[in-house]
Amino acid sequence: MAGDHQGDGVPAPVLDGADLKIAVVCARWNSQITIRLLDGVRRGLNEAGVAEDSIELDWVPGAFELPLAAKTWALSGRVDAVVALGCVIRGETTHYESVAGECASGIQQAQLDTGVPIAFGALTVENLEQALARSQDAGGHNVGEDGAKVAVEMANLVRRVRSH
Ligand code: INI
Repeated sequence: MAGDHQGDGVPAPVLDGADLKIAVVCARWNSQITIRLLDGVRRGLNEAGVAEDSIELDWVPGAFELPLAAKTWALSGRVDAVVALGCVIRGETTHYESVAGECASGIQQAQLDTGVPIAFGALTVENLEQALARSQDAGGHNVGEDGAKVAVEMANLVRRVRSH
């Protein structure tokens, strides 16, 4: 099968970001975690060959604001994909469901409305320990790094399909 690089029928993602422009929107709430996610994004984009000056970064107050910021970048026509970073910790808020749910569904809505990929790099976790485990340094699991790869893969998919 075309694109089967792993021998198991599942094609490897196209992670070439050399001529992609990516916006990152990052929540200040729980910034001790979101800066770690941001490090992960930078690693992931760097590995994919995205140039440093092709990365735009905007901070927003909290995860609830991520969908609007991401949609604004998506509509700008200036980027191929967006990565949205945040951290909502259940133990620290009484309105966890609202903030986490609105963030996730708003981001999905924004990418469907605009046709621009928006990677969901917001942690929705029970406690700080889980947040730290999902935002590790190089070599460990980092949801920001995952989001960077998702953004590059989906930007390439959208570009390929539209160009044929
Ligand atoms: N925003 C977060 O990003 N994480 C949280 O854990 C959180 N808590 O705990 O409430 C949070 N709240 C703020 C929210 O995202 C908005 O910024 C605020 O409601 C103003 O619109």
